[in-house]
Amino acid sequence: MTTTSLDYYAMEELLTEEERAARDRARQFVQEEAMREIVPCHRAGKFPEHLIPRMGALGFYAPYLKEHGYTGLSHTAYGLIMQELERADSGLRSLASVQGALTIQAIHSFGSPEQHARWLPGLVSGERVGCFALTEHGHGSDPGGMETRATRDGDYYILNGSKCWIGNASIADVKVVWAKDDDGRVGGFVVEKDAPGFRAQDIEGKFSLRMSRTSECWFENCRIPVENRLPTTSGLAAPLSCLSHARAGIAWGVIGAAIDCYETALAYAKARKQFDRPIAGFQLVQEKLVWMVQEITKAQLLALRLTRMMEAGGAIPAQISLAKRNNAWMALECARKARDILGAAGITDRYSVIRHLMNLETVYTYEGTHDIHTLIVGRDITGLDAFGG
Ligand code: TGC
Ligand code: FAD
Repeated sequence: MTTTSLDYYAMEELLTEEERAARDRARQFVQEEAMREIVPCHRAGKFPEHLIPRMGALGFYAPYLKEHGYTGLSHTAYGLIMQELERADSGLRSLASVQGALTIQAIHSFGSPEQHARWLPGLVSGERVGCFALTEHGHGSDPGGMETRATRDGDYYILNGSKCWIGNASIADVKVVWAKDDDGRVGGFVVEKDAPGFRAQDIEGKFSLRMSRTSECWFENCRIPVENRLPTTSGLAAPLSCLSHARAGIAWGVIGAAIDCYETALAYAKARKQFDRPIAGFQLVQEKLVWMVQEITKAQLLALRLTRMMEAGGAIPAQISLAKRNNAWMALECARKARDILGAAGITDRYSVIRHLMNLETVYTYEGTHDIHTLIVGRDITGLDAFGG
């Protein structure tokens, strides 16, 4: 297995053997099993669902855990897996983020031993699909304003409200739904498949993350047993702590998409001739390619330092925000420059670039928009809250 071909500052030397092996396992899966599915599934707007248990069997969802069949790989190894999945398509990485960093993480962190035994084996193996429902129609960047309510009624909670833009909600067997309880505190409630009063509908017409299934859902007197409440969730910090894991994975993942755009643009620029010479020989084209190498290299170093701090137990949420903010922006800019270098050829899915470009528009927005991460870091460095309200 070769190392990542864009490794301008010899990052390979900073990885352990276990981390390289995890990355190579993910790359092999992408090359041998996933890649052939991507363009047809992207065109059809559907996810290759047979890959969900396969990714579970390969241990891709939450490999940094030390239980539930995982051996406690480093956060860096997890990031490298996300990088390889997103090199293929952000939708593949997104599936892993939702299943692992969000759903498994929420149940692992806040669930009882009985809840672990009930839900985690199926989610870890990928035989059961999970989702994480935080965003609402009226509350995206400010989840604290959520209107979904979980009202206690004897041995049950009754959920009323709606969620929007939820990955896999229409097919999920295990839905972690965030709602306010009778005391107005945010709690996590597990809604299982076929729960009465639950309804979901997939969002049509997406031009971005077309491979992902993204749904709206409604809770109309949806009755769930009290033992489906995740007992130690009380307040917004619980879902936000899961987002920290997913955002770190994204900071790594988008590097894969950026590298794929760069490599595609470099190969194209060397082969494509205009004015009797390869366009790679023009200064303006070289400037774009060098910009990509420079920004990808900086993003790699930022992501590595972030996950090394997480491994030492020392990354604060604002540091995770800075990495998500920078790296998603960097990847989107790389995709735009690569699309430009490919000229007209860059607008078809014969090349991966336009697909990455469209996908990265979502990545720039979800898990906290670019500007929300600006305000999170701004609040950290100034001590002043600029969110409004
Ligand atoms: P704020 O007062 O800042 O925080 C409320 C409580 O939470 C704590 N906290 C965190 N804890 C752990 N990890 C973090 N990252 C945390 N951030 C904040 C905080 O200390 C506080 O604790 P406590 O004990 O004092 O109550 O809350 P706020 O209402 O001012 O909101 C702040 C804001 C804007 C930063 C936050 O709400 C935010 O991050 N908004 C963006 C929303 C977002 O990212 N949604 C993502 C939805 S999931 C998704 O997009 C999945 S995409 C699929 C895929 O990944 O592929
Ligand atoms: P808004 O919050 O309405 O923001 C719109 C614009 O206003 C943005 O530019 C934003 O930066 C800006 N803005 C908002 N507040 C401020 C402020 N205070 N100061 C300055 N500017 C501000 N959510 C889930 O819970 N689970 C999922 O699985 C999930 N999957 C998703 C999959 C896809 C494909 C997409 C597109 C989204 C997904 N989301 C999911 C939702 C995602 O997290 C939200 O879209 C995101 O948090 C932004 O919310 P919003 O779209 O409502 O935008």
